[in-house]
Amino acid sequence: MAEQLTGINKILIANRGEIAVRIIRAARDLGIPTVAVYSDVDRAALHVRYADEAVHIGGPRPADSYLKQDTLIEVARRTGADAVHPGYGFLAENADFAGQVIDEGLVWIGPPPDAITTMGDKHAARLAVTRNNVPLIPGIEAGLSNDDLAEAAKSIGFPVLIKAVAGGGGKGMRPVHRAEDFQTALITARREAESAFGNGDVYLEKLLHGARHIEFQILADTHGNTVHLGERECSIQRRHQKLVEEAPSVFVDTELRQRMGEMAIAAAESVGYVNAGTIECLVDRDKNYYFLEMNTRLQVEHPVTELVTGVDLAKEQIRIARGRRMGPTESILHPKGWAIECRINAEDPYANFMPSTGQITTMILPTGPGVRVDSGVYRGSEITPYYDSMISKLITWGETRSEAMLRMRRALSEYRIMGLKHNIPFHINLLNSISFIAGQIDTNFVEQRFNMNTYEKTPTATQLETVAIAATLYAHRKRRLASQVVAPAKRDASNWKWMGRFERMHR
Ligand code: MV4
Repeated sequence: MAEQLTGINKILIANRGEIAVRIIRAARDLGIPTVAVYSDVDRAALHVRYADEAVHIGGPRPADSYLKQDTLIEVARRTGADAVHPGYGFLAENADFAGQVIDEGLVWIGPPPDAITTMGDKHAARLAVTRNNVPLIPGIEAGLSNDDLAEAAKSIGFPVLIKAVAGGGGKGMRPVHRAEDFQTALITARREAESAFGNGDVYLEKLLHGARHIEFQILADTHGNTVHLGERECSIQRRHQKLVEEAPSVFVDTELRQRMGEMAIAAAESVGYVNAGTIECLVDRDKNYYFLEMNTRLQVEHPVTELVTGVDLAKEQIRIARGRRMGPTESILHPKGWAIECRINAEDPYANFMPSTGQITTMILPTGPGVRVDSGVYRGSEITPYYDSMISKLITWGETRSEAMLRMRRALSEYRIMGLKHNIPFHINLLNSISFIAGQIDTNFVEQRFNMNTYEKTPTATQLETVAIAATLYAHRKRRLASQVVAPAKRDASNWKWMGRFERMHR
């Protein structure tokens, strides 16, 4: 029986850069034309060149272009676009904009405005998901007086974390280790939240140490079907900016994946979620997991999930918005192989990751087996201070984590970007880091245990063998890690030989 589908004949992409390009590609694969929008500095951007039509919408500052809600809707009207995809950032998690798009009779390729609102209020999100028995970090709900919060902090037990109700993504958090520091920290936290979000409400959680940041991708259609597509390990971050993501996580076995996946589905269902979304969790050393927040958008790191599941998430978003019913999915998800993403940013890793701007004078992209590059720039493009510093995303896939890592090292060594500072040296050093190779990471890793200088010197062959053996033994004890360890090496040949030997050992 034919399904009643919403027509989508042309999509307005309310975004720029690599994610705009990514959505254009998905639309083209579905045979749907696209309209790009651009600011003064994006006239020659890749998303403008790739789209079927492009409309200039204003000045370089986001408030003068990519955030102009009325202008964007007007452009949709004028060009005959009947759907809007927001990408990530800008208006992607703006419930008012989503509502306005829908009220205009356009298709919003994203979640229902109510779900955006609930998940955007971290307190409301906790209340919603806990009704579906989603585990929360022990904490206390918002709306309490300063004195009540101080009492609550004592009953939770120090250290606690003060979080802004309107925060998220690490903004507006303040750890407190001792009762005597609590009132001062609370006043500061409220003031910061008030000035950053116009909302001084805060709540408390027990502060977790040394946890991993693991998130689950979900897809929900308009017919009440919600599925999960497994996890992404996102612990490699610096100041709440993710630098490397991988799927699956070395820490998650089939049983944990199934339990956490079901939890993620329950969290999404608690707000009547539709379209693509991500459930962020903290997972402690004992594999206790807790809901942190839900991102109600397609995320930067979605490609690693695409590579291990074979699902085109951007395409699924459009199909879901059209009303397509998701087909039956297997109850147990088995990710195929391993994918790693390195965010290539115009930032100097030798100067505290200071942003670097300027023209890209040379750009040679890596290719070859298992390599994907999602980029919105090309040789001659300017990296300006107006937008984030991401130049591209380099994603590799392999049958095993080892193979994905070796391909990443190959790709990083092929990649040439000139004209500005970039963080490829950081990624090369990270892929030589024993802790990273062994999967021994948590959210403090880059800031507290990783040092650009420590890994600069290429280790000797003997050192590498020693480390490889140690990592192997460690991994062997942990069993699940066994096929995921690889020794860094100077030459790929010896690396492959080493890996082959390693993998034969574990067959
Ligand atoms: C936490 C936490 C420790 N304990 N909550 C940061 C982003 C936001 N989604 C929540 N975050 C955290 N919440 C408790 N109770 C540590 C973090 C955190 C973090 C989380 C995910 C990824 C990176 C992070 C880096 C520092 C702190």
